[in-house]
Amino acid sequence: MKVAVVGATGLVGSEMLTVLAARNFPVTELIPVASERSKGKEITFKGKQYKVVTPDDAIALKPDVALFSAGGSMSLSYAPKFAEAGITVIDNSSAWRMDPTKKLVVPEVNGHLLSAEDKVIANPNCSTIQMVVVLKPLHERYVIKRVVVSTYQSVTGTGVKAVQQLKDERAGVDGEKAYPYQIDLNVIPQIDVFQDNGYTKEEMKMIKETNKIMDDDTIRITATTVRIPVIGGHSESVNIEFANDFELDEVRTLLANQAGVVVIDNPANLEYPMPKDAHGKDEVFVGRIRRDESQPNTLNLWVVADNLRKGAATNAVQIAEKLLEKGLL
Ligand code: 2RA
Repeated sequence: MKVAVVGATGLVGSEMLTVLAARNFPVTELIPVASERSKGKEITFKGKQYKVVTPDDAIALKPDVALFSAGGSMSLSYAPKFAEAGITVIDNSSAWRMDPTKKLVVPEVNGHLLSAEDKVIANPNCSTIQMVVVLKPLHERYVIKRVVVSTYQSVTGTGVKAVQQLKDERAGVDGEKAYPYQIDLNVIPQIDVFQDNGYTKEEMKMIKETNKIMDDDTIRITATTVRIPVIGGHSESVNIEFANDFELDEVRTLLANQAGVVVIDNPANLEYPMPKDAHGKDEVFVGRIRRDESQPNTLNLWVVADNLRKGAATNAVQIAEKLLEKGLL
């Protein structure tokens, strides 16, 4: 399988290479793609050196599949060109996620929808992915009416500059800023730009993408997304109101049986998911499972995942694996 990774030199792109190797995806030839200024750079993949090429060079090399994580404008201009050349695109940017003609896929939730017609497939936002994997079995069993989610998101979600700002602040070094405020010993209640309704773009992504992936616009969702000085992954406090009542034991069993989910829920032993434990892993970790005693049929959960892995690179590779499984690649 000839695989192109567009944005191979970026944080998510290099994580895609790590995941492709770790999951033994059948790559016979890697085509690392980046902008003109990175052309010719050497990338090591599974012990072999590959030279970075431009997007136009990559199309000419005719990969079977292209994983994109190079920003929205690159995806808007090049995903259609790759698709027209018969190359299946799995795009991690937000460019195509809400396009009604494109599928927005988390394999454990709606991977069954993938078909031969899908030449540009959108990878959802990291904070959405980890939440819908958990919502799926609970919605099927109890029917979700409303979700209230508050997130605690890693600086890796912003990129290398943000990680460096955190490290510099911690070392007392005055460096380049990714945020308008100090991030260490602080939290910033803003991820992406503010919309007219007072929500941020990140919060609206969680709302709109969740309704699309769950294929159910009746689910009412509100979100508050917050940046915190953490590296390992995103954490989310999720409050879910169902149409029906539930038994906590059954909730735990449904979550434990859900593909891609690991339940860590033993508060008596101080066992619950934390970003430092999720870092570098592909699963979504759930704990603090408890009834919301303030109203009927309502559940509280704590959900943690590595936003560069299941939140981006791993989900993209799992979409490619699903395409392979269905004979579509
Ligand atoms: C963030 N989810 O965490 C956004 C984009 N990766 O910044």
